[in-house]
Amino acid sequence: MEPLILNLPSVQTDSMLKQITQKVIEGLRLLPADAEYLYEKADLALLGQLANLVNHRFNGNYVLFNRNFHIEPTNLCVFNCRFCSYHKAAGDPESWVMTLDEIKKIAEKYVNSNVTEVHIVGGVHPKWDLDYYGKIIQTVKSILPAIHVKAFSAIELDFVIRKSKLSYAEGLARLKEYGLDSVPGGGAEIFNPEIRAKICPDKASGEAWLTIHRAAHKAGIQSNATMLYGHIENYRHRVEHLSAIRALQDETHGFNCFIPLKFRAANNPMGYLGEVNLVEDFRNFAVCRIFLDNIKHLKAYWPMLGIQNTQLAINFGVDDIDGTIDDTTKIYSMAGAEEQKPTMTVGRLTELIRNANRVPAERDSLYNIIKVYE
Ligand code: V47
Repeated sequence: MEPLILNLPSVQTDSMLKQITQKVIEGLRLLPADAEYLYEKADLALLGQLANLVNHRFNGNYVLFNRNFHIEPTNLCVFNCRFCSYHKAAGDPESWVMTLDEIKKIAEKYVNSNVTEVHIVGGVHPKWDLDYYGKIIQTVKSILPAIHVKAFSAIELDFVIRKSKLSYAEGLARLKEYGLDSVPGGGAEIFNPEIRAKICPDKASGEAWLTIHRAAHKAGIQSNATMLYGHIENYRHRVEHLSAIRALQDETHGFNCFIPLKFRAANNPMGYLGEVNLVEDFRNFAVCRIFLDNIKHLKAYWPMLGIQNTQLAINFGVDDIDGTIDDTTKIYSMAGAEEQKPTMTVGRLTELIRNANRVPAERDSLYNIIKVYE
């Protein structure tokens, strides 16, 4: 008997959709043109079913979360990304620069807690150098020796490593000695140079982002990948971006998860564009899940998407909803996200997952399951 997905009306009436559906059922790799076709033509019901199929092969019924907090050492930044609501000029009442002592005090709040990860990311401070980034990591680990430090986007890394006149490999090795454990996915935006020239003209290129992540993977440092969508890019740009990430993963196997980040429009120069709707968010999660056949996890970042929307995204290929956060990040609240003080208890995270009819599982930062909440 034919799988039920093949009986969906859209599949019955569109031979290209039928072929793509058949490929996904058989576990065959999609071409970029297939992904573009899914973006253009597939309805939400089909995308949801295909994304669920792919996700279930990778992750069964588990939906993962972790216990984490962020440190955002500064929002001063040498770059001027037009989508950013976070960057402020020195002297602006909304700007901040943390001292190492302030960073130490934040870490001290988590002594004797069950937190397993700190995510450290911020603006690119004009004066900081590689050793200062190292000292930030060292300060946190002096208080929380067992914590996993996921720190510094490829943009921060590119800037400080080039400033130190080291190669990426040497710079990353130095940070690893200071205690860097993995690299978050920020700064990828959309790799296409023309789009990048319009939305973040002065920062590191897509090529540089990929080169840093390649160097990290080769140095044994795993990382995440992101895509900023829902602004001036089109589906072809998204598929080019996903293809570059899929190709690098074929080469290194160093990406733990992929995180689509929805452009949020408040308080930034691109705000006039508005935001895409929820259907587009779910369609995008699904196509990413279906196309990225070599990245095991797909994350919906709840401070960006909102809590209820994150719960719904579980039906579109998402198996990871990030963590407890503890009201320690401002990137999305400053860009207009619903959660102005993002924090979730483990009880709330597990309830959200159970109510989506999935099995909650706490993970560590490298995606080992620590505890299943049956
Ligand atoms: O690179 C900035 C995005 C990213 C806006 O690796 C915006 O686990 C939407 O990468 N609207 C930084 N997006 C955050 C990031 C991230 C977040 C959560 C988890 C992980 C991980 C990584 O945030 C930036 C940019 O793409 N961003 N401003 C905005 N107005």
